[in-house]
Amino acid sequence: VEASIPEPLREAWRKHSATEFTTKDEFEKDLVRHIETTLARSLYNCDELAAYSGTALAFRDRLIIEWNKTQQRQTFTDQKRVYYLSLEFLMGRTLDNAMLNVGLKDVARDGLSDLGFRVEDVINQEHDAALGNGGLGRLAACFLDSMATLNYPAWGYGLRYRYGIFKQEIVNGYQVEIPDYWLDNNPWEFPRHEITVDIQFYGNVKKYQDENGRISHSWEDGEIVQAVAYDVPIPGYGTKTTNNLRLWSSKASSGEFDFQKFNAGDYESAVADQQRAETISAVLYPNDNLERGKELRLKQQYFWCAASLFDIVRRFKKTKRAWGEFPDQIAIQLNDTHPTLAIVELQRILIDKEGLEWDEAWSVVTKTFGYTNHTVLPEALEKWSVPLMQNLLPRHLQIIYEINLFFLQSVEKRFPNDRDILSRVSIIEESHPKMVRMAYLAIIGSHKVNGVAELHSDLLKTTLFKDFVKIYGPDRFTNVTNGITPRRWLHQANPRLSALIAEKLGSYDFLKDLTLLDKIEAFVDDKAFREEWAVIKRENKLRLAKHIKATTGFDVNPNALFDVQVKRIHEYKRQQLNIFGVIHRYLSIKAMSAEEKKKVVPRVSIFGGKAAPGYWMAKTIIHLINKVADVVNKDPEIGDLLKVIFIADYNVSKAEIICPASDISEHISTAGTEGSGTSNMKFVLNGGLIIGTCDGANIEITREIGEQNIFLFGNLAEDVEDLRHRHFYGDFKLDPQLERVFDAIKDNVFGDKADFSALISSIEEHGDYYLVSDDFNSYITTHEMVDEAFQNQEEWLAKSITSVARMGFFSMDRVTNEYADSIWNVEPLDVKD
Ligand code: OX2
Repeated sequence: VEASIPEPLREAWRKHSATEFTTKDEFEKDLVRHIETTLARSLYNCDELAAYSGTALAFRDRLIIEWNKTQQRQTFTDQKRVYYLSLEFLMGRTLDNAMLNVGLKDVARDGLSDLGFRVEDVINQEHDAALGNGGLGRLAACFLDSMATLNYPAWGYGLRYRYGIFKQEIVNGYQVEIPDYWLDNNPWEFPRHEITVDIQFYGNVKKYQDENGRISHSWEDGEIVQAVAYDVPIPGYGTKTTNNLRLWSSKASSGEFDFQKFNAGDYESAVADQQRAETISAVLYPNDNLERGKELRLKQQYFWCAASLFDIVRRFKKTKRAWGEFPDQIAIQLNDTHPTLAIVELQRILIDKEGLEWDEAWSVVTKTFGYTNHTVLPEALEKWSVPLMQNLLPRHLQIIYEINLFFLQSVEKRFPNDRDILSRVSIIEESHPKMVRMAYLAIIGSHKVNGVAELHSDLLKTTLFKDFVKIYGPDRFTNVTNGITPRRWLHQANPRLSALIAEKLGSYDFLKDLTLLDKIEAFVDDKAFREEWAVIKRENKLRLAKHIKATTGFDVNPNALFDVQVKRIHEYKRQQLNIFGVIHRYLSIKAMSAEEKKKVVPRVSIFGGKAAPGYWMAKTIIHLINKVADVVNKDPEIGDLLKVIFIADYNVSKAEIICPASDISEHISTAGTEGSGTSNMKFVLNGGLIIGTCDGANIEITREIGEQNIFLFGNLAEDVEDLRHRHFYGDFKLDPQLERVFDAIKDNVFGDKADFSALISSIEEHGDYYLVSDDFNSYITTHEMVDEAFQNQEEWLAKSITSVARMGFFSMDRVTNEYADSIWNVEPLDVKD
């Protein structure tokens, strides 16, 4: 059946086409209509949640109208599109962002106020969309915002997890995980029950030969699971472009359940089949920078890659272009190795389904994909066991072997005298069991591989991927330093600072071109401007202090130095270094005379972050922080001089409160371990200074803002290997100040010492892999410099303003344009009325 309305009838259609509110009255009308009809509420029972839902639905209407126009225009012009494949999209809340991006927050504020609501309260009703763990997932969300803002025709593809990242509660100082069922009251997704894809698992491969002797393969039997599309509109800032994020949900293939089994009386097993299918998209794996090789995870990866590829190929085939044009029309970016099976799946579609020759297909594949690596940590590099893959994806494993064979043959030809290189670069690791090295497969199947900060990209080229640089030359490897969207991380999180900057610059254009921030450096000596800047920081600190009081019960002094470390808890990120530093400070204050205490700069040490549920050391660190908080915060000898706060359930919406409120934040990973870091950028963009190691993007932040505006400490990446080596051979002496800290812990000052013995012995006895002891002295000394600097508020303020002025480079828009030019080769497409 032809789905489009015949031309003569279109006039009537157009006359009644949906319209968008622009005025306050129109907004109120839409809002009340949604509350009264869509939600079936009335003015007698409209609470804040209903007001939120109504407002969200009114804005959703607008987004979807623009979404429709954007998609029509993108289809009609048929230019190259980007598909961003990510297992994680850490979106946070949508309503505030949508209001700001379409420029109607003031209209909403006034309209809601007419009806008895405060816009802030309404916004606060929203549940975060937390389909990610940390930086990797948030980067994907920033990409979506930027790609829409810059008018790139781009889609995200991900999984619609029923449970996002768990909610964290702290009970008796321990992390407790609570499931995050987030889909109730989520107005932002559109189920597309008509867009489904059958996804196959298990089964076996049959070989056929036709009359001309041509061999073909067919993947048969096995199990089918259905992927159902859910679309989420992504509005750009100050543009009509509204892109699409398509999330796949899994479902049993034969409708509700297998009716044959059902009719045969096997009801329970029919329901079990259905539940098994739904399990695939049920839960986000809560590991950050850690891979565990679970079969269900591999299923998720294939399910999502296969559904997305099917969708992309179906869209391409509608254009009736030749296969050779596929890479001219489509760029697919792999966010880490999680979607690497997409490479294999496209090759499979082209040779098994579309009948292309191997070489022709492989040329299409490699021109289409780009791969972003986010880490050099060995425990995060994905490897899948060959037997596991053989069972789940037999045809894909064959194709991987074939890819590997052709690749190794070419390597052998180029390096005939180097026998070793073949085993080093083989996609298959010859271990027991054999493993598929996903990063190698991703490199071989892509035309560009990028790291996420200069140091990280250099390390990839000189260590992890060294052999591949030899094989392919340096051009396949590149760097694109991460960024953040200034819409959410400045304008939305810190509206007053954004308004102050806009007032000085004459417009909000800096939100679209962040390099314009450099113009505020001219006001660094402007008295009124400085005062206003300081007032805003203070207000942001008060806002956080209120949150801390409400959630932990502790009072914190807003005049104290707010020192923040919020990110996933990980030994390489070294929250343990921070809490040991806090203990050191506590012990030092305890030993002071009343006179000496007067000179102490009061501090609030604020922590936040989740530990992977199975990561015991990370959980121990959380426990220690909370125990230290218990002791320090109640110690009458300390008073306001030191407070320790653990903010439970750190997430995107909390980050929006925390980032603008810091005086200093901590980015203190062991040098060479952090890919980039992006919260460092969020803090500096909000006028906070940072203390950090020479790692990830800290190095480039230093280059941009100037050495005098950052507190750097610790050993350099180039020295790490040597230090570890020396520790290994027994050349290790515990730093004496750290020893004092350990002694206090061993004296049960922070509860039972046994709780922390593994943490201490990892440093004292087991090689101190993360160099906590080696960096301790430098860390403490640098914190003393921070205290001193904070006492000169005038200079501190100048550092803060200057740093913000120089942060233009870290806009996600710069990042997106770099990917577009150097990896994707796509052009923006303006969406007009
Ligand atoms: C993170 C990296 O750890 C972080 O340094 C980086 O800023 C972020 O990705 C975005 O690029 N999982 N999460 C990451 O890497 C992996 C693997």
